[in-house]
Amino acid sequence: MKLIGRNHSPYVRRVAVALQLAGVPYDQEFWGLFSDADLIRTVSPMRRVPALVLDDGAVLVDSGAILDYLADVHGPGAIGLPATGPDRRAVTQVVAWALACVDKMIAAAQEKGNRPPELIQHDLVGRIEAQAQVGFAELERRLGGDWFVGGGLTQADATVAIMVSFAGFFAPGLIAPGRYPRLQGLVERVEALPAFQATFPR
Ligand SMILES: N[C@@H](CCC(=O)N[C@@H](CS)C(=O)NCC(=O)O)C(=O)O
Repeated sequence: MKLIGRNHSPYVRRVAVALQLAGVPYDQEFWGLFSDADLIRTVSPMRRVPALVLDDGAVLVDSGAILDYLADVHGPGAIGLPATGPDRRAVTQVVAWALACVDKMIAAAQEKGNRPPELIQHDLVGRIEAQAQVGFAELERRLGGDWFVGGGLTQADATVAIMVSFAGFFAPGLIAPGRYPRLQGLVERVEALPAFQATFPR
């Protein structure tokens, strides 16, 4: 089994973390989106990551679809997903909020990074970043204790920690120090775990 992409991508990293949590052996090609575009296309024709190459040669794309596959084969609990019921709904909703924050960070960066300075639509950037702040604030509100749901790590904690860590290097300043103390505490707890140490972007 081979994972394609660098853990700087929060989507790639959530797959890497899920593989680690489930104890699935895998190799990883740390190909860069731009520097290794041709290599990525040989596996993922739209040049998107993550892609997961299975042992029979099948290629899975999209982190959500890949996690669904892992949950199907290894059981949802193996990747920190409650099997059913209110806990599962709560976890998948937190994951959805966290991934929406990632989408907004990337959208703002694309607007800022791909235009001459005089053509950047600052009002649009402001609106997008405000949407991300709504997402962060909602996640801060939902984190009542050490973990989002139940007494231990779930995909909710994993995805939020990956997202907040990503914000730290991808959109520095977007999360002002001290603004979301519960999320910050979560990141410190989660990033210390082996699956996260093993996948920290380098
Ligand atoms: N919904 C997808 C999003 C994947 C995604 O946006 N990956 C980025 C890297 S962070 C990418 O490949 N971007 C290149 C592109 O879309 O052209 C997932 O969950 O895997």
